[in-house]
Amino acid sequence: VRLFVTKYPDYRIVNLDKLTYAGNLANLKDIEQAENYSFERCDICDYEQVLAIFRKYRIDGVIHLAAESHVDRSIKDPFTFARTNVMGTLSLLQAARVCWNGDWAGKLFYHISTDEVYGDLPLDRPDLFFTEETPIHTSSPYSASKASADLLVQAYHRTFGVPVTISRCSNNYGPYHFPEKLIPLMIANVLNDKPLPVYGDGKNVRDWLYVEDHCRAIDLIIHNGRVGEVYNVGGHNEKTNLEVVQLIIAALGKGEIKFVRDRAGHDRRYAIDPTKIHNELGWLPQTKFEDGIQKTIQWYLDNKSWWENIISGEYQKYYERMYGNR
Ligand code: TDX
Repeated sequence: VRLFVTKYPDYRIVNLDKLTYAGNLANLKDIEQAENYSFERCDICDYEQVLAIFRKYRIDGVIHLAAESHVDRSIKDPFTFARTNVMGTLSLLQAARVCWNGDWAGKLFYHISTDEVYGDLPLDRPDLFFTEETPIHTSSPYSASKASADLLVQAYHRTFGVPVTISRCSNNYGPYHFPEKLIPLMIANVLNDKPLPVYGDGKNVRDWLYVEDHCRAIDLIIHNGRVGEVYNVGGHNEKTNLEVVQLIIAALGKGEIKFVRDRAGHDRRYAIDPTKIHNELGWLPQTKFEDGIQKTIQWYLDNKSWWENIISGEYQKYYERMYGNR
């Protein structure tokens, strides 16, 4: 939202968000007064309200990032994930289809999917990568719900002709990352002198991408991507969880790792082959992990009150449920 509001003053950007536990309007304080920005509080599952918003603003493009996104939560509460990620996506697709009503010129429904739809790769085959042709093969209720959404988007293209694009990105990190995910959780725990809970043996591999590099990919795909196509987004930046946590410990000069029970169904390795977006759209990540992680740590040091407010509230109860007897 920040990138599009500031880079494209001629676009009217409508931010639609339910403001669940992870939503926070303070994240957009710097642009909330912008003339080309509006906020609508809305549950994407509420089809009538979504339709009304489409009509009110005569929406001609959708970047669909609304989702329940945390794998651990999906293991505890799969229904919420199916509802928001599957039914919510369907509701947005149907509103686009009904409002655009066959007049597809200048319209686009862009769905932000995830590399998790491909399942995982074995640790002993570093030669293997996810391409756009890798079969969908999911592990968690989260990834199953995102894969269902992905398939519904493709179905609306094939069956009804809705112009769509899809991108599947690897793990993001950077400022404003909700402190339930690995990197912000570890930074916050170090700063609060709490142990650093590494799941299982810590050898699981993730392919980390700085959030602004993902935003630049979204910008390129929405403007230059081919309709009906899927684009993988990732920066060839694989790290084990232990490596990431040790980097954070080294940067902050303290921190104590505690190995805890593994995540159920824990995916071993994600690794994206981004050849297609590079060749077709010229995208390459600009932020090296070593720089991005330093910038991120500095942001959490400079914005302590942002994440302390989150941790002191409802999130704390969640933390007890997740890690209390682990
Ligand atoms: O406390 C922790 N300890 C730990 O070892 C947490 C929160 C995580 N982990 C491990 C699990 C994963 O191997 O770190 C790795 C990263 O975990 P998450 O931050 O929960 O991300 P992941 O499960 O990889 O999924 C993320 O990337 C793909 C996002 O949450 C998804 O929304 C996205 O689709």
